[in-house]
Amino acid sequence: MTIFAGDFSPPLGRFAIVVARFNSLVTEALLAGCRDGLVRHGVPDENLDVAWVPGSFEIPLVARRLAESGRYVAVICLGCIIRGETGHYDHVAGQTSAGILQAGLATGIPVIFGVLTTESVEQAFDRAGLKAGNKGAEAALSAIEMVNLLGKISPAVNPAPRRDDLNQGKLT
Ligand code: INI
Repeated sequence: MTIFAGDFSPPLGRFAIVVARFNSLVTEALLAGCRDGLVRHGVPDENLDVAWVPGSFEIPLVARRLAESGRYVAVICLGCIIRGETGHYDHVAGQTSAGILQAGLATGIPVIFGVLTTESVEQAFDRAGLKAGNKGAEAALSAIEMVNLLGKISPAVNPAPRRDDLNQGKLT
């Protein structure tokens, strides 16, 4: 039996992070957690590019453009949608998650859902570095795991090159 599983070894290649400015006190904390998660798992900070969008609803378009560019091994999406603040919560949350999924399926690049959907501001802060961890850091780990998993399943499509390969002269 063959079992495919992604590990948390640092893949070479660039990561893009798309982050919404709406509820920026929360999303800046998600971004900090995401950067920290990537860097502490061996992804150099200079391999990260960050794109700011106005709100979560704009994330899918930019995520897809970045994923299509061929420059990134993964795209991480960060946003914060709080039900208490909007009557159109369901539209924004539903379309944002559907669009993020679509961006990944259409491009074959892992596009990671790091968007908080919460009932309250307190819940949002809890998930952005307080009581319930940091969803941005979780998204960073999901991205690394997915890059490594896809690299194992279909190396020709998602090569997930490693530092070892570089050292052994397999890559230039
Ligand atoms: N965008 C968010 O990221 N979070 C929210 O909670 C939110 N609310 O409350 O409306 C929100 N709205 C803006 C939306 O994402 C778009 O930027 C806007 O509708 C323009 O297209």
